[in-house]
Amino acid sequence: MKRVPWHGAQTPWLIGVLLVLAGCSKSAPPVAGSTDVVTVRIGSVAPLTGPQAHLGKDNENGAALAIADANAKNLIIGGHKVHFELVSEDDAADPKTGTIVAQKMVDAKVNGVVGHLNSGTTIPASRVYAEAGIVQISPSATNPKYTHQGFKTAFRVMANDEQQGKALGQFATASLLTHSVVVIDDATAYGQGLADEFIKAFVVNGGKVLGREHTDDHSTDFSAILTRIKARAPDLIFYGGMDAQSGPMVKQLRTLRLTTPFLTGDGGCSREFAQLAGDAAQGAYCSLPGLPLEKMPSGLDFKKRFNAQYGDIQDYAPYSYDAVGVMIAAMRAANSVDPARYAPSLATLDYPGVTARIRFDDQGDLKGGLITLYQWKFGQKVPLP
Ligand code: ABU
Repeated sequence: MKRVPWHGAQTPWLIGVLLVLAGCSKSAPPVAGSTDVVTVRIGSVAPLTGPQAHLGKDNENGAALAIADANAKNLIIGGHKVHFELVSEDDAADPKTGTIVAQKMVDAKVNGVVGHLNSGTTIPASRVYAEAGIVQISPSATNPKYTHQGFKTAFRVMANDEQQGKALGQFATASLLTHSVVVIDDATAYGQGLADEFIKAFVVNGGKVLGREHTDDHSTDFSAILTRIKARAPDLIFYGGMDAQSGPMVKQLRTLRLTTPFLTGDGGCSREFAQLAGDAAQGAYCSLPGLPLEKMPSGLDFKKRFNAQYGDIQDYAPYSYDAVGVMIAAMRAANSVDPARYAPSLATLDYPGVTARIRFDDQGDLKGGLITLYQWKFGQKVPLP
């Protein structure tokens, strides 16, 4: 039994032509009834180096588990046995590297891509995939722009930052009863975008923004920013950015003896945040798209199996698992691994995911996406009612 990669259409006459042209070589599509196993390659792109490598590895592991589960089912698609292979690449959370890696995925003729992790890489990469007709499902990029560009190839399996920013703004005013805020962002598509959405909702609900500060996604010393904030004495500090910054930021905040409540979004809400912040994490607030893991349709089963193989979940592994799962479900529904054929199936699918029931709207966004607010208590993030 031999394995062959396959990315093309399955029209019988075309397969015949290709076989003749290829001289029946190993790279030709297999004919129905043959013992060949077709290799279907699914790309996973995330930062695997740098300050967000732990999150990237979490995404990669979620995708790897989904692929192992699919392979255990010995699926037949388009009349052929299929073997799924993960093609993992590192974009280092860098937009330019993101497009280079996207082109690498296109050149490798992958059958679909799960990724990228960051909005800042996902958005520019989405054009590369769209032009090549390759389906892309991001498990974690939440900037709305990703799915608002009109690309039929772009999908997302979690709520976006219009929803998240609104929930955070409402929470800050209605639940925390704060009237003033200083907002910090990391100047990325995600951090800046979420901060903008938060401010819209905070102001609409009667809140006042006392100042806006910017950092970047590699900084770890925020003492100058926090000293300026101390002088403004806001009711709340909101941060739009990732855990590699939110952890040290909260630690330095408490070192400055500032007791101001701290609120951030999903990027700053991981286990890594609690590790980096230490005791200073106590009482901080954050949000995550989706339900708490224990309330997800198959969250606890996923957690058990993931923990056994890879250790603790950071944040997005279940979404990465679902992104692969829904992609393969669309291939099965279309009876084809060709993105041009299975993309329309993906757009209309109703898939029972680990994280949620997955159905996409006209733009490729998750229908009915939810946001949950948490507070850190003794090293655990506790969902708020
Ligand atoms: N959703 C937060 C982390 C990924 C991103 O959107 O950049």
